[in-house]
Amino acid sequence: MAEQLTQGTWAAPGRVNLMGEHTDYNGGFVLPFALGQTTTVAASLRQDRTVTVRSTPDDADQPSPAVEFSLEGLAPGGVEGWAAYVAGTLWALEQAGYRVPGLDLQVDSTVPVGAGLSSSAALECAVGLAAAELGGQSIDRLQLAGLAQRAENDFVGMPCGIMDQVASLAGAEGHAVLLDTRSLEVEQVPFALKEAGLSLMVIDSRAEHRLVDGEYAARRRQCEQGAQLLGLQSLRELNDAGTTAEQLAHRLEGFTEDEAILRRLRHVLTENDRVLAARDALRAGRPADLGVILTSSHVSQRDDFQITVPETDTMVEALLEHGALGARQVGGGFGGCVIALAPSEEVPKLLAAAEANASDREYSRPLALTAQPSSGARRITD
Ligand code: GAF
Repeated sequence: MAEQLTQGTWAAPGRVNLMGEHTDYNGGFVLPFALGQTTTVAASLRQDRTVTVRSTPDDADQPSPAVEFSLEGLAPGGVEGWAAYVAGTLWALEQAGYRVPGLDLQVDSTVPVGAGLSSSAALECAVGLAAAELGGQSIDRLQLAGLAQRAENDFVGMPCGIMDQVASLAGAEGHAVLLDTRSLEVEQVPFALKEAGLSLMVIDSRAEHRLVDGEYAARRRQCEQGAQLLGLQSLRELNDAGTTAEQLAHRLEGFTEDEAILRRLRHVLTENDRVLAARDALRAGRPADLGVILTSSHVSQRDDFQITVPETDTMVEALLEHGALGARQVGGGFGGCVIALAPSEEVPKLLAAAEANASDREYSRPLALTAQPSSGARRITD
């Protein structure tokens, strides 16, 4: 008989979203890839129903205090701060019928926090895998993604979609993950730029997120309101019906004069089309075609979904002016990273342009990150 696992270390990556913002909670398409940067969780079994969580401090002389909670009677509101992502994942597993054991958890991460690269999903996915495996249970990755999303929605109170969790669990080296968030079908799309002499730059604007959670939830409500006005289960049905932006405006006219609703819906409609166009460009071996798609996504986020900030808008403009093939803000919005597609030899010049733009406007100095499409969450050591 196999010996029961009592400890181990699990790693789950952050993600960069190549295309498809705010489409995941509208039944739409997304095309993220998993990063090489991961959150690791060293976990060991306890004999009781207590969980302790420690995070490795940046400064070894100032260790952060451990968070401790009981699995008995665990409920939303019971644990707050960053440990709520851990407690929420364990809670969601138990709600789904998994028996979660008492655990000692040590968390470490190389995923930048607050940069729109899904550090929270990485934490949830690493904890979820560790808890399931140490509890002696196997868990389907898409089911775990759904439970991690539930942890955020119902325990933490962030009404996110399922993209980040699927990217972290289903990522594969050298590939982007096309996810249909309605059917949860996944297609691994080869994402190779080097052969084409291209690079995908990922630059953290380091713009302070402003009102992020409230604004995210407000956008989601507007999308749901728009779907309801049109009698749709989800906005994805607009794409299924081949609706054009003009037809959408015409259809909405009878229901609302709220210009914001039209803008939100138009973003989701056109963004879903951009995801499929990006997938087609990669499938056809024409990665340079991604450039214009990236830029039109940024324009749509700026003008229709209205989730960009001056730091990312001006960075995109500076990158395009200096020879990027395309660029856009990524993630939930209101700051975070910009991605840009560029001929590899132009990268140093473009980075200098992004830095000069920030310095001229007295913004924080942007930070370039390495982003390699990497494998999804996994156990890394005993
Ligand atoms: C955040 C959310 F967590 C995702 O679900 C997604 O909606 C994204 O913002 C925007 O595309 O990362």
